[in-house]
Amino acid sequence: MAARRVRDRNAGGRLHLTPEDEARLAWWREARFGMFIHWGLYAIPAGKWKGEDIPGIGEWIMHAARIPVVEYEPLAARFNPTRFDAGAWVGLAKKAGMKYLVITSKHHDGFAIYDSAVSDYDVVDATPFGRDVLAELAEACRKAGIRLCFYHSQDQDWHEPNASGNDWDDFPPPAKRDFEGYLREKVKPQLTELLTQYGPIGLIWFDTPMLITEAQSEDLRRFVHELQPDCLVSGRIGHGVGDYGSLGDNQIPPGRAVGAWETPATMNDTWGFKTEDHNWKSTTTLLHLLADLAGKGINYLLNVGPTAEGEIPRPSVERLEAIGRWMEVNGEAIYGTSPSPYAYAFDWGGITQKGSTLYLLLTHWPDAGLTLHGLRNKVKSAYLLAAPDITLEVSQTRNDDLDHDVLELELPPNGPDEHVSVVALELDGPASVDAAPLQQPDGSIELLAGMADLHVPKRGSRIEVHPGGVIANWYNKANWMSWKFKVVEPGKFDVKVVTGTLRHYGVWEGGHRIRVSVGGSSVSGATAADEQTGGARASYFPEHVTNLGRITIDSVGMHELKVRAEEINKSALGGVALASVRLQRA
Ligand code: JFZ
Repeated sequence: MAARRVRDRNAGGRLHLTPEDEARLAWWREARFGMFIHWGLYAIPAGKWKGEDIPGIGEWIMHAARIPVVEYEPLAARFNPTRFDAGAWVGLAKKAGMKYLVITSKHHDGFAIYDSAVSDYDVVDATPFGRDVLAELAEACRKAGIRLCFYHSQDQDWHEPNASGNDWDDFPPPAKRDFEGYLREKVKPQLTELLTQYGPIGLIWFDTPMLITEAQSEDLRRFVHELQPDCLVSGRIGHGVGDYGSLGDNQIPPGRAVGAWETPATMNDTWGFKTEDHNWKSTTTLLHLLADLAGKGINYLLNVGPTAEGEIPRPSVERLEAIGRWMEVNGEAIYGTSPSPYAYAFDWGGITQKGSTLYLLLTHWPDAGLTLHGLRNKVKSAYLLAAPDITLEVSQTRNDDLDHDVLELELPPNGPDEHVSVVALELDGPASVDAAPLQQPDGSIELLAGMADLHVPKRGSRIEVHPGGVIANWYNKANWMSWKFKVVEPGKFDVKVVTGTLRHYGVWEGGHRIRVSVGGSSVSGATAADEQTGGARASYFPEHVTNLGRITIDSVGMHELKVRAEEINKSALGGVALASVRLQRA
């Protein structure tokens, strides 16, 4: 089967940011944490249609149940959210420590939740509610000092014959649709309304670029910036022209991100309200994700899906209030921070930094203190954000022959916070660490795809690191990867190859044969689902661990590990979606 190139890079931000770009991004980088709101007609069926449970995400019910426009439109006459209270919604976002709010001004179903003169298919002209939701939210956000932003589906519009997405009504085939006309007649006029009638807008969150061309994406970005120069556009405007990148839904890369990225995430499994979706992530999981993403330099856009009555579901409220209580004590470790000085993550949690302070966000409290390898700075003091008056003991040693630094941090038996406890290390200057992948205190070595040297052929498909942290487009055996890493305790290691997926709401695909070699030691095998890597990170983009066998590394110092693909399953999306190689002490 012909190799299929993965085009997800089109959700990325532009790679070369000018000083003007960086100035526009400054508030967004500082914010780190925002509220996503998916609200519209789909909250009425709430996952059910004609008595049937409709699978999938709630706001896609028109698509999933292939509901003709003529049957879906009458929902507008039933939309009367009498319990809608913009002040309550914005107050909850503020209480949770969220700094921006992105609400669906128009989702794929084409219905606008503001008073649009472009189309009467909107909350003022077509519903008994008759109020301009965005106008009320704009006023509440202004009072609360929260940036108002809009999700606006610029490509899919299932109500319009010239937009993408509706292939069940009697609309022209995609190639025959006048998409340029749709942009001209509906998208741009509605963006003009949104960017001239509701005050300063923080960003436009575009989505699912399908028919849009690169020229149209560029033109739309210019169009937004002409109306409001400070308004950001998200990566899903398409073709990598966003002001920042949008990762896949609930997608969390294994290591630090390069550039400006945001992860949109659900609290359960749906964006739009679904009566039957009770799969709520715990507050602990949500805070672990916040800590993990901040450590990787990624904004966390956490979603709520209000009901047809206009209320945010109680489980969402409870979780956001708990997050807010955590933020009151620990927010300095999130807001305005830079990502970890390490390119890889730690199993005990995330690291952020601000000036000469390093924040260790401990999602798992160590049993007997914490050991950190590779920090070159002198630690002047250490304390818990929750108990700043209590000094934590730190000892630091250095092996000059190995150029290896070890920090030992004494910790009390239990962390002060049930979810994430934060230790602040005051350093003698901005953090500086050993950039090589290092053997960790437990003897393991994690080699992430994003840290590899990629060896590509002069001609043929070239592998690249997908923003989600796995290798993309590895269909050609002439491609291979290598890492140079540091060993401080030689011995025998079990070789574990971690492969992920590029499919959304992922289906993991194997069928490859991988060889790993270090010096004269080499093992190979077929990628298989020997183990699943657990945790919130892999719950939407499953990763599988293949045990390849055991190798010996018999000396300290720098070593090189090489990975080659001896057989490739070309039907797997993206080819060998390698995420990392782990060497675990045997
Ligand atoms: C899109 C929407 O279709 C969905 O309804 C929701 O609004 C979500 C936030 O965004 O869903 C997507 C879009 C892109 C990817 C996955 C789901 N992607 O690139 O993997």
